Amino acid sequence: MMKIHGSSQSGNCLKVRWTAERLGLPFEWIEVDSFSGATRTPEFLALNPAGQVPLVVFSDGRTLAQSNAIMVHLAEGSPLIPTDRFDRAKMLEWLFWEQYSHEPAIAVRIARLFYLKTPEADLDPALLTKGKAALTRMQAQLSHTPLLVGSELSLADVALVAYTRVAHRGGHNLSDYPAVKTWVSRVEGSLGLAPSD
Ligand SMILES: N[C@@H](CCC(=O)N[C@@H](CS)C(=O)NCC(=O)O)C(=O)O
Repeated sequence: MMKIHGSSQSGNCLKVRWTAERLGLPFEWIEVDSFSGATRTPEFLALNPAGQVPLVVFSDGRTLAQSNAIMVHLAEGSPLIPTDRFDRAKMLEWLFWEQYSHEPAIAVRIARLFYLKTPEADLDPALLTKGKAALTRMQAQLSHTPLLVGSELSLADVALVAYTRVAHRGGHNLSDYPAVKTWVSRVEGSLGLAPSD
């Protein structure tokens, strides 16, 4: 059976888990505390030299890292990936954007403020500015469309909802982005997720 090494505190890991659950794929979840150095042990580095979760080990022993690459692999041929060639590329556009312009700002503030209890004054102010820009971009899209790509839930929605739904933990107020807030509820409903605290 596929093993997903992940942290339940990490959106990058949860999005892989939600994809597997949505598709009904059997898996074993192996909890890894990514804040304690558990991803930097020789044993873990032998599985993923990048020293990060999520990391999937398939039953034949092959390994795959990078949340969005794992999601694309798991969802190949499923309704989570649009069949239309342009829509598929649009989904990938959101996935690449998520990793470069959304996660590095929003997830990093969540990790520092909520989990590591770093004082706001010790954080780079650019993180907040960049996070607001990311949410503003999503608000612009979701003011016009119910989902990020096309009319069906896609990996773009699953990937982006992971940290957006808990952006308040990083000091963002989703009430400032009403279309994003509505979309979060819609995607949580589709994935069967209880609203986050
Ligand atoms: N781009 C990677 C990011 C993975 C990542 O940042 N993982 C964090 C947890 S969210 C981690 O394992 N950190 C532990 C470390 O770097 O030592 C992905 O999407 O999978």
